[in-house]
Amino acid sequence: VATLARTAEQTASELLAPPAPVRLTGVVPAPGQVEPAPAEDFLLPADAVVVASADPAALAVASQLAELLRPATGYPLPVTDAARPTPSGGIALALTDDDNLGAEGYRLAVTRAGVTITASTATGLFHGVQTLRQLLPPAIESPVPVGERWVVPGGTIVDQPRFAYRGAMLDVARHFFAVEDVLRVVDHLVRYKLNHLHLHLTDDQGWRIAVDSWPRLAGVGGTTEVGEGPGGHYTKADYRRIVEYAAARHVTVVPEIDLPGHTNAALVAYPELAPDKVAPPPYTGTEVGFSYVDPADDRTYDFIADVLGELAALTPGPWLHIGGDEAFKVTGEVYTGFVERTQRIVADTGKTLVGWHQIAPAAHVDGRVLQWWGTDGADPATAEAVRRGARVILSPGNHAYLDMKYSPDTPLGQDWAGLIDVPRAYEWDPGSHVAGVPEAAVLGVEAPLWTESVTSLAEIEFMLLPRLPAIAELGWSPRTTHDWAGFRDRLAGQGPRWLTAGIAFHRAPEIPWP
Ligand code: TNX
Repeated sequence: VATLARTAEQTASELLAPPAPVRLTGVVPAPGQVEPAPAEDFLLPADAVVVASADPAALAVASQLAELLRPATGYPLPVTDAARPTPSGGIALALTDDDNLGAEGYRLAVTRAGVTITASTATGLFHGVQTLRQLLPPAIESPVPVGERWVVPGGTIVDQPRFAYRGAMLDVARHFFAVEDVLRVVDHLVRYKLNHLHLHLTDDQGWRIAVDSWPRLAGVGGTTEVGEGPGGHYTKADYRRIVEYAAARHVTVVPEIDLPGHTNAALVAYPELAPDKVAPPPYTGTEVGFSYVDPADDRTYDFIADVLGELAALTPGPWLHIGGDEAFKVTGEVYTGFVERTQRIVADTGKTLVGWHQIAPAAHVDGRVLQWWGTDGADPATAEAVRRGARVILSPGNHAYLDMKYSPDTPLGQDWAGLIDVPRAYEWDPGSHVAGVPEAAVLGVEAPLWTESVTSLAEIEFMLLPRLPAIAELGWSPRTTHDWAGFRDRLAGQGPRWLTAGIAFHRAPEIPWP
């Protein structure tokens, strides 16, 4: 009798499928609307098909989804544009005319019959795919097949971003990083629906992008970095590879040439750009603010026009970033005159100008964007530039700077803007952070990683994770959908994913990692 009873019990538990291990409410960044329907959990069958609208961009997202799911599941997951439901259920990616979803929004519906993601753009489908990925068990991150029930929690998510610009910056000038490392950073952005990668391509310690008309910039200026390392630079083919890889993942690259300061590497290569026309020694330390290109020489503006012209030609995205920070030796009218002339050069390339918020006092030009990295939200110069029409990307140094230490014993990083643990990264509101910068003037948020002390991909990941998802949530999620307590618990669920994927991260003590 006992044996019989046990058999009956087993049969019952086999019939009653265990619930999905991940909750529909567990997604980072928090979606706009989530309606769980526990009776509608979907079990991905081995013969599932990925069906997409007959549109090349939608089919590309379907292929990316299949490529994400194949390694861990070991399933073939063929991609088709025939809207032909399989007997056992599958995943459908559908483009719709539903304008309510916006340029990046999506709707994800999970029923026992399958998963449907709808969006009005391929970008929306792509974001929906990132959500679906997080709804599968963490083992989905395995690079090799694992035995797992691939269950997706039932219900519906309707989601779109609060801000259009959500980014991270990588400083490839202080330390140079290989193309492959940059591609991995793009992968990390994509998981959290960030859509811009800002590359800080030039600084005192190195010039990292080939410029045909001024070949010594990269050829000479690219051979140093902080410390003893060999530096390096991207050829135009390298750079295009980064841009194309990012574009295929709906990420726009924002290139920065930092001017007029942070230019020692350029002066080493071309002493004619230096105020005294004498080549300075190469610089491999970590001080800032000592170097500048000669603002009084027309040749300097030829250099800028040539460099920005070549960079614009390599850049499909709308932005060119001209730096403008910490030019301590170019002040007052000379500085604003320099910025205004450079702003006109950018306008001539057809691109939209971004600069660090130090450029605020310069005259307004159409579309210009200030990247604010202050630590005190009372900033009259930025507020005044906004009144004149500037928009703002928020990168508050004491919340969003990924090069700040987490705690006093963090082995890497700086502390001039304070220590940034995960709550500090998370607890601020981009919509009301800077006085006189209303939400309507906020283009979005960006988390910069300066790399004076960061030398490898593993170190990049350690500084990014888990703070990057905090900034991503502030950029994506409507204010009312999220708070620290909820974020802390959802973020904890990301840890096993990073572990499975072999991604380094800081086991922040504030997070209840499983
Ligand atoms: C300030 S933030 C800088 C960088 C440094 C960084 C270190 C900004 C626009 N300029 O040159 O790398 O601090 O945290």
